[in-house]
Amino acid sequence: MADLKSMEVSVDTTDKELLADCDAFQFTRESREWVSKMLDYNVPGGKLNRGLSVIDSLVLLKSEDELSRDEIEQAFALGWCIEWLQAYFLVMDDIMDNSHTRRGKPSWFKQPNVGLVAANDALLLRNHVPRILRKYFHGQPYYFDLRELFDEVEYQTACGQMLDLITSPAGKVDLSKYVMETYLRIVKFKTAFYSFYLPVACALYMSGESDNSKFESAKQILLQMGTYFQIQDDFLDCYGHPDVIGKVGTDIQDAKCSWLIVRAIERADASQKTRLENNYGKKDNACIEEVKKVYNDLGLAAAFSEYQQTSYGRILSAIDQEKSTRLQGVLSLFLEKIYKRQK
Ligand code: DMA
Ligand code: MG
Ligand code: MG
Ligand code: MG
Repeated sequence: MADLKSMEVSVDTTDKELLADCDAFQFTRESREWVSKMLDYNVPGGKLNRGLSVIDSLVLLKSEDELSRDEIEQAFALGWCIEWLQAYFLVMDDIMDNSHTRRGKPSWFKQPNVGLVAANDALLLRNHVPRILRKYFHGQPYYFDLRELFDEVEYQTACGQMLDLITSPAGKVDLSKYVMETYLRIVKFKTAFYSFYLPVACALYMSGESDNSKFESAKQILLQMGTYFQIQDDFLDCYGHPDVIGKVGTDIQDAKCSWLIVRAIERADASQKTRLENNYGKKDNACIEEVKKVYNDLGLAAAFSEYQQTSYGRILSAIDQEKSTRLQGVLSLFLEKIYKRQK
């Protein structure tokens, strides 16, 4: 597997290249320092699952000795593009979800002197992506495909976020909205495309793949994996330890259409439903605790373990059906990275 060290070298170089680009913007000392600090704070520090999956997948698709130094450098740059995109989504997501912690630190918008400047910083992060792509890939036969891929995936994610947000309007909890069909649509769009399909599609383009059916069959399995990943995220929001997951959960007070509330409503009797109705979507700690009590009474932790096992088995057999053994390797590696994750 790719090692993190070289990814770290590359974030620094990418950082410096962007800040040295004085043709596009006349950086002053102050503005350069702001951007540099903002990048250091928001881009590194995650698990790098998405970014590292580009190089890890490419090595499996093409085998390491066929890769030139330049291709390896490009794969790292592409990995960082995904981490940049992720940083942009997270900065915005924390503002919208009013989440105060991320990766074991205060969320960027909660930093003193940042506040809603964070919204524009998110735009900067987003705008860095095509700049990095242009620098590393301009002239490649798949350059246009890559640009379109990033555009498409960003649009899908923004639509998913919209659906997530309008399904949980502040102050108006309507339990009838929290059904599995809606839930699955939200997570496919807000998480699965950018976190799972994007890194593998990037590697496929870099490997010279042009057969659309390869992209489609990989997508079908990667979207299942993305759904599984977001269900883990929803579980950890309530049951994970903040020191381990690096964030304090907000789904209950935010009235999110999370996997836990959907499963709770499916299982609850009339009195448990009333308890959920009276307490879901409220900031008050006692209300949050009451919702957690209903979750515990309904045995949701065990339901999650069962889901995790079944879903893992289902994804494994889908991978088994995949015709290309190289693609099978890519998909299995990604699945193993997230199976039973604690953070
Ligand atoms: C994550 O949803 C989706 C995006 C696009 C960031 P979330 O709000 O559950 O994520 P987190 O739990 O990390 O805030
Ligand atoms: Mg969030
Ligand atoms: Mg969110
Ligand atoms: Mg979450």
